[in-house]
Amino acid sequence: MTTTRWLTPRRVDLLLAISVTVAAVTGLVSWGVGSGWARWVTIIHALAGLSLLALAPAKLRGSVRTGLKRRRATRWLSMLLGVLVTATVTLGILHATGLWHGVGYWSALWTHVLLAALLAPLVVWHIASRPGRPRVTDLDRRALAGGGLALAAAGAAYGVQQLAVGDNRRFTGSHEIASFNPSEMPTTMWLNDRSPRVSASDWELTIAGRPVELATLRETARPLEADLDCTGGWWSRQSWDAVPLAELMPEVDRPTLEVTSLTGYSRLFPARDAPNLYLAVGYSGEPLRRGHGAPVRLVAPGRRGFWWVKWVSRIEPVDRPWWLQLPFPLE
Ligand code: HEM
Ligand SMILES: Nc1nc2c(c(=O)[nH]1)N[C@H]1C(S)=C(S)[C@@H](COP(=O)(O)O)O[C@H]1N2
Ligand SMILES: [Mo]
Repeated sequence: MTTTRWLTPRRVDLLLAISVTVAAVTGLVSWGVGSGWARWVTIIHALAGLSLLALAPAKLRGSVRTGLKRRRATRWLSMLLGVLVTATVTLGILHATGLWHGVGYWSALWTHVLLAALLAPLVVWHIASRPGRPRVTDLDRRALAGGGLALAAAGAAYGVQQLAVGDNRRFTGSHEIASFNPSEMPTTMWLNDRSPRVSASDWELTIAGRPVELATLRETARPLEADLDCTGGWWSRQSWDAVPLAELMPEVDRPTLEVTSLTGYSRLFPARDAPNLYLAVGYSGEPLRRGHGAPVRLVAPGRRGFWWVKWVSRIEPVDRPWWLQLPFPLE
């Protein structure tokens, strides 16, 4: 087999570089954002990732073959990159199709993201260390035609996949689990947090510096349907027994609300979001389980799961801007 004459290795490399960059950026955005426009980012992500597969045969026939013949000392790193990309794409597809959800903490999607983080610096090295690195001027009509073909193949594969998978997925790509069935709903942690052991009778919750009784929350809570969408790749709709935060605190005169767990886990929210934040003490009329944040957790409709702080012990208006925090927590 010879390389298709018009889709030269340089053009293939350029298309691969574009696809992998688009995949990295859209992946992060689709993962971090819980609002509706993320749907388009997620679809672009799938197309960029699947385009890599479509381009793989041309890459293998072209620069991979000649490159391996050259026996550079760093060829092992390049092969590792190839393995990582293959594993990342495979895990993405396994997650998207629901064929494999992973094992415990290591969900297919979480592992997908971790491998993608490992491959990102390798991609940068791989491209920067080549003398014939791709240039924007390589993006001529033939390259665009090749890219178009790859995208069409990715689109066809994505279409078939969507038909096969059905519609239990949210616009983020997450699969539905145990809606309105709290006892079957998974419990998850962000990285390494632990459920605290404090009985509800000893629980202290302060909001804007004032203590709030759990009994008050339990008496005023009413049903609120909202979707918890974990970045592990599942979502669940529950009827939360919740109190609007706005009822529990005076008008916020600071730009930011800090919601802190007894464990130390915390998130900053823009104060304008206060009308869309709730404190839940139960679901479907039963009290929360410990793993789900008992006795009280945040419900943040429209935000990904890592914002739904469990075991809330303090809510404080603060001056620090909400965006002055890591986009994803480190605990
Ligand atoms: C740069 C390397 C990456 C590649 C090559 C890649 C590739 C893929 C592929 C092929 C899929 C399956 C799409 C489908 O069949 O529908 C997928 C799904 C997914 N990836 Fe990535 N990905 C990368 C990085 C990331 C990163 C960094 C994140 C998040 C931080 C991420 C998050 C996701 C999510 C949420 C899905 C599920 C989307 C869906 O189900 O349609 N990916 N990825
Ligand atoms: N204190 C604390 N709250 C937390 C987390 C955590 O690790 N610690 N994980 C978050 C993540 S990533 C998700 S998806 C939800 C999971 O809620 P669940 O365990 O009730 O399903 O809680 C969020 N709240
Ligand atoms: Mo999560």
